[in-house]
Amino acid sequence: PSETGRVLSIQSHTVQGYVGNKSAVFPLQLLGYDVDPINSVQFSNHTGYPTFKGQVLNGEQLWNLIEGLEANDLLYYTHLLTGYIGSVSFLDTVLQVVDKLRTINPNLIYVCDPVMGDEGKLYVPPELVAVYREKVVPVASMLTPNQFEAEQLTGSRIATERDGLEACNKLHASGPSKVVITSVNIGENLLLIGSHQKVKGQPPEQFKIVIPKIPAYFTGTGDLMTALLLGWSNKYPDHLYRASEVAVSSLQALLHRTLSDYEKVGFDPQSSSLEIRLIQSQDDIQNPKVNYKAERY
Ligand code: ATP
Ligand code: PLP
Ligand code: PXL
Repeated sequence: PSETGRVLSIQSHTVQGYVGNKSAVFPLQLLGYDVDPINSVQFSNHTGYPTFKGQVLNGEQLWNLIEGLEANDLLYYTHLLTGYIGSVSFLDTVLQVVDKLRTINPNLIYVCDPVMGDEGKLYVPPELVAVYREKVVPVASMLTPNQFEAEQLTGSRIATERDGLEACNKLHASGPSKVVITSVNIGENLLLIGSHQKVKGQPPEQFKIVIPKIPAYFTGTGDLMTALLLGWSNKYPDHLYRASEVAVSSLQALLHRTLSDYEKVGFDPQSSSLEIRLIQSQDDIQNPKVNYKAERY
């Protein structure tokens, strides 16, 4: 497979460390994509540190950049990718961007990571949830929520595999043909649950990938995961399970490298969040060994 594309990626920029565009742009480039980043914020570091400084782009400033591109006929994209978005006004402008890009390329694929929170806690303003549910999910082509985000979007608890599959069905019904719940916490394992509804109204093809939990906390992994899923699902458009196997395998190789690099210097991996070793893992991104297999339902 050699399919590539042009990706507009609207995400955070951090000066130091790898979240948002810093964790999505490099891997997509390695996979052969042209990536045009719009930095929705520019912060010194991610917000998990004791402090951070920086600037936030507002909706008008985002639209201003889009107008600049449009004035030069530079708005042809195959993919739009969005991650963490901090305000309703910015998210509303992203919706305008989706419409605008689709007037230029009606086949634009919108890959949306509906970043809202984790482990039972919201880290965006609560008004964002309804905007994602009512306006964003309906226009997304592929959605990559975590367990908590899928619960927020469907209004149903996800406690079992079956609940996860049911959540995918509900999400398909409101828009996206591809849904990947990137992690459902089940005992010792994380479960990735994927679902591809190839024909509207028909039952989706569904699968899971079992991922043993690594006893550490990483930041930027969700952003990297969504970028890898975009990259690989474009190369395997009819085989979401395959795209997911490759994405999970790359990411797990990177996480194990990150953990061992920290351990080498005597750092306790449970004492704080680890910065991913993205650059050092480029071979795992370009030439992944598929060590994690999907099981079909
Ligand atoms: P977002 O809020 O961006 O949707 P997310 O919560 O889905 O992010 P993570 O929970 O970080 O993001 O998970 C993304 C992927 O990272 C998971 O599919 C899993 O493969 C991997 N991952 C993250 N943390 C761990 C861990 N401790 N052990 C094993 N895998 C992990
Ligand atoms: N494995 C999984 C988990 C799948 O979801 C699929 C198809 O969707 C396949 C394998 C492919 O099956 P086949 O052997 O029919 O190509
Ligand atoms: O990975 C999500 C993310 C995005 N953007 C910023 C962040 C984080 C996680 O900490 O701080 C600015």
